[in-house]
Amino acid sequence: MNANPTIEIDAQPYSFGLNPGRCALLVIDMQRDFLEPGGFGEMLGNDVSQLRRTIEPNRRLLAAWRAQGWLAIHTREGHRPDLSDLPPAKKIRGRTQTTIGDAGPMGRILIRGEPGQDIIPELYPAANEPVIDKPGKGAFYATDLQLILQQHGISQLVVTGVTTEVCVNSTIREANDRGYECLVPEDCVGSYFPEFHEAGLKMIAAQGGIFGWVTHSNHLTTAIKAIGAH
Ligand code: C5J
Repeated sequence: MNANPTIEIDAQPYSFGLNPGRCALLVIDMQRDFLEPGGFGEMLGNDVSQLRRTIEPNRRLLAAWRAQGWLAIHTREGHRPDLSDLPPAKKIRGRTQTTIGDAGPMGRILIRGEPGQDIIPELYPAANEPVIDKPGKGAFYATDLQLILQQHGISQLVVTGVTTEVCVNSTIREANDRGYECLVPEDCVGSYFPEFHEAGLKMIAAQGGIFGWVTHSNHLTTAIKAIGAH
């Protein structure tokens, strides 16, 4: 008998067979500067409520995940204080007056260790959960994420966080090319731009799941709870 039977999750384009011993939850960039009123994202004129609607479903999913003792990993986009890992092309992109490394409403913008770069309190990582500080949009680029996944024997990822079309999509594409199966709960990812959110999800599940699967967190949490707490 298989001690770790696959859990079938209702998803698009077809059901996802979640393997409990080999699946990690990867929460992308749920950072104060992106999500909180008064942060850098809002300062640029973005509607943070588009991202904040993902907090509660993420909180429920993370709680169910932790109750099983499964691996959860968090990422933060950010750079070294001396900006030595910030390509000039990224620094000047957008031609905004205030850019990465400058003083922002919650400390220096996207600099590691600054309050705005940290994860929102509602989803704060537990002491045993790895936090990946990433200089790029994809979570695999210039980080030790793949090494950590390999050490835990992970071959599947449930990917949540922000933003759908930028860091979530970049990470899923990187993961897919590395052989990971990715499942995205649509209510746990968000974008400042609803049309990009919709397109970002469609691109993942299109063509028979070219980058992965899309589900709703209710399907996941219900299935997880059905196997009981450990
Ligand atoms: C993320 C961004 N996290 N949009 N960053 O998506 O710059």
